[in-house]
Amino acid sequence: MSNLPSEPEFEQAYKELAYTLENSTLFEQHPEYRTALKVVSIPERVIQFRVTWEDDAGNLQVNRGYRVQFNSALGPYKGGLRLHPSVNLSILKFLGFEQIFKNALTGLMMGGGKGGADFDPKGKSDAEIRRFCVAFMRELSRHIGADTDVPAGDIGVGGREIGYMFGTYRRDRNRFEGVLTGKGTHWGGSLIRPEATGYGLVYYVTHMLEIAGAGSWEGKRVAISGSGNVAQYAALKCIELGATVVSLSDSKGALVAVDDGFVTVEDIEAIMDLKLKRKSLAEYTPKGNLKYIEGARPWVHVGHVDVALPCATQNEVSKEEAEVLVANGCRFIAEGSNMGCTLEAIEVFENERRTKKGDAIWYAPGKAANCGGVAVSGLEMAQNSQRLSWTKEEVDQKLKDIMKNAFYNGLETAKKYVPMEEGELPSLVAGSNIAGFVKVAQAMYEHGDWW
Ligand code: NDP
Ligand code: 8G0
Repeated sequence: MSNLPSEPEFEQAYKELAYTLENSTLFEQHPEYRTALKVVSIPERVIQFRVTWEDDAGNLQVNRGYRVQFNSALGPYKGGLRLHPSVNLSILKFLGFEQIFKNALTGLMMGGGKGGADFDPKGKSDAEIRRFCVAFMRELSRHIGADTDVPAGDIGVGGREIGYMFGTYRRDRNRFEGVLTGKGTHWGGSLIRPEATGYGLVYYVTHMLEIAGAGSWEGKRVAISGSGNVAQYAALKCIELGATVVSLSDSKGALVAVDDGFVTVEDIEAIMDLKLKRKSLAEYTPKGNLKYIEGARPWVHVGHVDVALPCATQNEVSKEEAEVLVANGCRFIAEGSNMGCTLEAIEVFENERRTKKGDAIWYAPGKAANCGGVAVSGLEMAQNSQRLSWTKEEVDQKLKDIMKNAFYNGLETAKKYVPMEEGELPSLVAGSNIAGFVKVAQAMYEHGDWW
């Protein structure tokens, strides 16, 4: 029995990685990497702190703040800040752990980290959000820096919050530096960073479709969950490429197409506006033929789809939902969210891949499919170091190249290390995990982190 506290989300992320490494030939070829796995699973450092702030009524409010500095073998710690009432150490450790290997897959020089607080931005005034961000950064600013640890936004943290946090760092430390990414474009932010995760996800799936001989996006039916940053830009790019988006959702319910309906660009623009005001999808009157289902996730309500893109939060596709997606003919599942699928859902997809051959399922884990967000954060850091800004076209092209490399790196690594039967498709989850792990483990070895 372990004497450690139970950390269900972290244990799940660890199990997924360890299972794919164990079921490959990696440890036969490199038994010493078992030591690397033991070492890499413990964060280099965890910072926990108190955040006190004043609400509009003049009352003191207090929250728990965190930064998990998980691994710096490939560069400064890098990863988002999540503001959500569910935030705890287990969730931030799972996110920080996945971030290590994801960042390695981008090919850029970034370590892995994650942070946040159990603060709920919903129902707060703009002034309360500002006071919270200032109080949070007052403490976090001691532990970060452009060459040490570079946070960004995640759930509940967008451009406005990054602005308040950047301003606090600038004033308190008397330094204007690239200490955060996702900044405003007129004060050091990169073009395409807001779009990067959603666009990158769609670029990644383009390669899945291509290698499977399934053609282009034209005419594909796509189910998307979430209606925040990742979901919004994934949906817009799908529509731009000729696909039909048949759902969006939030924490309270789902919007699903009915009677040949679909999500339009106007729907998405109106939802962007609504979400900026921290409102719920329930308050939206759809323009197209969409119905709102309270308390639901989209997967079992969308009928046949070709592609499913979970883009809200962890564990948002269950085993039963995975089975319905497969039964309804969905062949491509790619996570925009981190750990969007439960272990049991992944098992459903991976079993289909193993047994069905030819027309089998392709499942892409978040650490590969959503690496476009952190990749463009890496490009923002590069631009800040040079004190230059690249054009939209330059950044978008680099994002496309990075997503292509992430896809083929996972595919080729699977072929190299995972034994396959005749006709079986390579496992993107195993290949991506092994590729990310080997790169980090090797750097750690060369630095003397393990021996
Ligand atoms: P946002 O805060 O912009 O949007 C989050 C969306 O998910 C909202 O629709 C929200 O609903 C919904 N959601 C949040 N928590 C829950 C929950 N517990 N149950 C159901 N729905 C929930 O965040 P992002 O779009 O940035 O992030 C979405 C996912 O993508 C996360 O897993 C994040 O870690 C991941 N990701 C984000 C990247 C980025 O660059 N932003 C990069 C890579 C991954 P509501 O509005 O009701 O709260
Ligand atoms: O840019 C980032 O560092 C960032 C922000 C939010 C989420 C992620 C992620 O990769 O999950 C990265």
